[in-house]
Amino acid sequence: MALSNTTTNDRLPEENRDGGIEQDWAGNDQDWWDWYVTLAANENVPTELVDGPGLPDVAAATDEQVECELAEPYDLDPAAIESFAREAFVRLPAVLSPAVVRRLAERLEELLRAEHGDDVAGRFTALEQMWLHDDLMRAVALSPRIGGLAAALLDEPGVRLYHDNALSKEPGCGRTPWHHDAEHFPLQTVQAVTAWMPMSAIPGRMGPLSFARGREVLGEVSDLEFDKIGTSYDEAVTKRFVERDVAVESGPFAVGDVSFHSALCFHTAGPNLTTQPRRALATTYFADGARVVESPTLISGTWREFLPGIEPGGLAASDLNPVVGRRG
Ligand SMILES: O=C(O)CCC(=O)C(=O)O
Ligand SMILES: [Fe+2]
Repeated sequence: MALSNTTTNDRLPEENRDGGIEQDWAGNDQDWWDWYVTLAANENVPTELVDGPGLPDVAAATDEQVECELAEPYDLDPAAIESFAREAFVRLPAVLSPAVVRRLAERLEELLRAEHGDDVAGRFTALEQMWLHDDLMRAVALSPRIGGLAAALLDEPGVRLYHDNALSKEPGCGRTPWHHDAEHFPLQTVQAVTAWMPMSAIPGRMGPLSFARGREVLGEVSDLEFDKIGTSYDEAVTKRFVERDVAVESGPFAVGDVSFHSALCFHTAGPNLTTQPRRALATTYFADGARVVESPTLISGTWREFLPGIEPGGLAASDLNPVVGRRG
């Protein structure tokens, strides 16, 4: 079996086929992901699927327990703040209890099934803005615990919500292309961070999020040209990182681990070579006071959904961007 996103790209909406990246994305958010994963190279990837780890083997928390846990501050080690500042990402243990992960995973399964049905093999299925219509997902997106961590790691007095996200890499879906999120977020700041919250343990064969170490890595690849129809950019980044000895952290996630990666962090994820969907909730926060860039691009996707009524250049503070986290 070939991995699903190894075919040449025909996923770019008709309206976006001409010109460079300086244009609005013409499709919806799922179209964006279906396109985006075709930009990843998948040569020499094994294709045999093995069993996944399953959901945490505990009783699910009640909804009240989920809300309580997500409202409690996390005891952040100052060394983790330093590590984030230096490396542009950090992985924190026990941010979520196994029982809470289990409850969220069960709810996410229902939401994904309602949206995408069962016929999803090999795809990267996404959901966003779940917090607008689901109480549990609202508890995650507006979580003082997660938002507080975002503010503390960015060292910002307050952070606003950009959007929530569910990222389900279905069995047999290939790699996520190398990128950094500053090019995804149409914001005039690099003070933005994404909390990536796995909904199970994520062993190596399941495609854990993987990070190039260091804030300065961006400079090593800034001359490489983005490729909107093929895998040449992803391949060039991989090659450059090897040539320049850039260290990549691609270890597994334990249940309850949550990573935070800065908009400056270069990251990728391996293919999902298990029979279980690789699922994570990912919520992005940015520094209060940031403005929208003058010219959002194709890579900014459906940004108008996340900043309704805000025009290029405007203050990024719509009704859908509440201040969620404050530095303790
Ligand atoms: O889940 C993935 O494979 C990619 C996620 C990602 O790039 C992000 O959350 O910034
Ligand atoms: Fe990303």
